[in-house]
Amino acid sequence: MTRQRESTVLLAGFTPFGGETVNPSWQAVRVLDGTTIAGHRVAALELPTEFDASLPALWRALREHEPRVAIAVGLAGGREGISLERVAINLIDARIPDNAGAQPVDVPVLRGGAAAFFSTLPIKAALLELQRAGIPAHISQTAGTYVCNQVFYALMHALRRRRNTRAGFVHIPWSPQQAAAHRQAGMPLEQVTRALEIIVRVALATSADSRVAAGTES
Ligand code: PCA
Repeated sequence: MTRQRESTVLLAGFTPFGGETVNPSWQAVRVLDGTTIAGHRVAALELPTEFDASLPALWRALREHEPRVAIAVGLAGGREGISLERVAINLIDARIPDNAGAQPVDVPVLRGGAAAFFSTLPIKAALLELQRAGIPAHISQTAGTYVCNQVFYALMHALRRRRNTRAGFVHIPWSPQQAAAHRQAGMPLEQVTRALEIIVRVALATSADSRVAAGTES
């Protein structure tokens, strides 16, 4: 007898980078690994913060899970809330070397690819739900030009013809401990996890995004 494949939500986080010992993006998605959100099983994936190694790992996971929703989550130290990223650009301009020592400057993510892709997550609807839950959040117009933007771009490129898969990227602030060390904003792990769960629920339940003004914050 063949068992119908459960529909999966893929959540990717990253390994620590830039001299930090933890990456709260992986800590948050790991908590949700194996849980069920609105009838969908969550599979968590830890991606290396490396330009070269991150993409094959992402592509393998997409092939393995064929997810309904795929969200990559990364740390953006200094940001004050959950950043719902709107756009991935076909550009790498690394400020610091990655974990393998590579520091590409002004090169495309994929040669010949479109200049940019938009998130296919209902980011405005998610923003409203996060605000309703009292979680600081905003729409961000740039995911940077480092490994996160590369993974976001490659994710959207890989899924560009999959109309039934919603995908995007979410940046999160420092953990409270990191925030104290950097004297910048942080967010408790439980709040990040709750935010991700809300974003996934909204993505699974929303067919057309809400239209609310998001302001100009980047
Ligand atoms: N943040 C980095 C890469 C890995 C991560 O968590 C970024 O924003 O590019």
